[in-house]
Amino acid sequence: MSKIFITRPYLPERKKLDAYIDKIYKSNWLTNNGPLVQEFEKRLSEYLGVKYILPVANGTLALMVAYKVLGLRGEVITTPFSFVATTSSLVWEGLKPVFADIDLQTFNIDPNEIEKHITDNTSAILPVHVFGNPCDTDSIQRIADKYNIKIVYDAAHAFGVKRNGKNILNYGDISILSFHATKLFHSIEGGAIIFKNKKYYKTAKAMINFGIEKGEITGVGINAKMNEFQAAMGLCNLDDADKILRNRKEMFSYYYENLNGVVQLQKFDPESYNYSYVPVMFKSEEELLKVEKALNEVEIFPRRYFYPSLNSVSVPQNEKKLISEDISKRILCLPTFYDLKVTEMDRCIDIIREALT
Ligand code: T4K
Repeated sequence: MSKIFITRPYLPERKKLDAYIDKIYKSNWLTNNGPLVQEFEKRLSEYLGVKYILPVANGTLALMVAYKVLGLRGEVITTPFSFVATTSSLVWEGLKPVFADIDLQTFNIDPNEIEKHITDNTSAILPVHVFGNPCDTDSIQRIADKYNIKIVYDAAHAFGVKRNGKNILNYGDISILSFHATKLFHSIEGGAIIFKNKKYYKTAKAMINFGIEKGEITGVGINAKMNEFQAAMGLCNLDDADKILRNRKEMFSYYYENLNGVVQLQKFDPESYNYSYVPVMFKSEEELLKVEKALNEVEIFPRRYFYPSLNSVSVPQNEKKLISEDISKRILCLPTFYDLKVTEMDRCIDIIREALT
């Protein structure tokens, strides 16, 4: 039997991609805000229902540019339960990550914990809609307004998530998406920055192009541009996004029906979730390791997203044990991707059930 990984990138119809590649060969335009990137930006804006969106080279650069556009300084309050890029992008930009603990059920940053960590040096909050589960955006906005600080949402996992009919990317000052190959929606590598207002969008547009706007150097910038090949893949996948989202939900439901009561799942609102991951929580790390070993023995490779809790990496910050440290030891993400077969899910489910008896 073939190996089953946590994910397998979706590949669009070859003919469709070839047609875009033909266009690139014809125009000989490869990067620097080319026609396909412009088309991708327009189509993303329509599909996601967001006004100001800028495609970029990847999600990590999207975060770094977001901090610069908002002029962040000092401390930024963030979650310890995320991919390392959430924290490392802050450190890279000379900002100090301050970890506020997460909620035991949603796995998202707990707004009550955020407020405890605000100081005179806090310039922003960086929450993550972890596994595509939206944060408590109303409470977070109230805190930001009270202390006059900014919000950047790391929405790397939250493609296609809506709340009350409004895309989740419309909350906060800036949100970012990742379009990495392992994501539900991808452009090989890639990402996007979504802005509350036009001013930020315009500043960022120059910033991702070395700070150059209409041939003039307007400030310090970086190279964070998306290229035409990435946009071609993104445009093809955008045509299939509804189909991919529907399929993810079906697979999640299948796991849910068959594992409910055996493992704990993330608490979510079915109307505001993209089912991009299948994170399951065990009673203990020992249980998790036992299940992981049993799956690996038959060449199934789930992933421990996100382990270890980021507050424990390099400079441990919090003296009190965090919920995040406990949860990160007990969560395993199960394989989920477009071509995954029911028989393959059944194999995972049977092995998990067996390992736990
Ligand atoms: N913020 C958050 C909350 C994030 O989760 C991320 C990224 C970011 C920010 C930063 O966004 P980017 O700068 O990446 O756009 C992946 C991704 O590299 C990363 O994008 C993602 N989050 C993170 C959660 O996961 P790994 O460590 O899972 O990748 P890898 O290479 O081990 O792949 C996993 C499995 O997928 C492989 O075992 C096999 C399969 N695979 C992978 C690739 C790349 C394929 O079949 N084909 C492929 O091309 O990191």
